[in-house]
Amino acid sequence: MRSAEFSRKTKETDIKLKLTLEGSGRFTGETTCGFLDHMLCSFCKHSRFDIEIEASGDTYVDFHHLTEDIGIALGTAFKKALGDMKGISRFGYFILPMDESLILSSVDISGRALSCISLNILAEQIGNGFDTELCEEFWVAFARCASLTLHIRQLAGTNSHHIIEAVFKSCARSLKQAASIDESIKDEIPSSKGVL
Ligand SMILES: [Mn+2]
Repeated sequence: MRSAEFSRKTKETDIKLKLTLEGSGRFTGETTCGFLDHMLCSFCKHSRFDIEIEASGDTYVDFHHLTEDIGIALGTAFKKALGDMKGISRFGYFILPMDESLILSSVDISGRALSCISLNILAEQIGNGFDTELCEEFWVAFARCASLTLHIRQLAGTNSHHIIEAVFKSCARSLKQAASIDESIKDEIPSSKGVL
């Protein structure tokens, strides 16, 4: 079973996270940000990854450091859990609808950290004071630390909660597909270079 733990304590946040790729979609623990808990819970449900988290931070400022650092923790754990990359599908994509919102995500576990994210979220804040721009911050940090290429495009959407939740669900499906083991390539690393 592929899993990894990551902990990081700075002057801004204190995060302990465990990620299991062959999980049952379980989210346990809390981040002290209700909206972020809701997003991570949806992410687990639709990726079938398990996340155990204990996180806290300087949320008297805002949720910026906490959100970015959880992105760092999840990205680092994801890369670690993939291990030697042998047999992984490598690519994954999904176009996920949530009511009026439609979000495309596409991932290449390439070893090259890059995120291209295009979202048009009307509300500046949602939930319990969550700045909507933090959605992008989270996925930029994730892609950087997981060393992968991630594209996210909003194809439609007006409701800010729907748009962000659809981003987390779409990425869940794309990452599940990209991380899955392709039995036909088993012990091979899926790259003509022989390394990822
Ligand atoms: Mn919701």
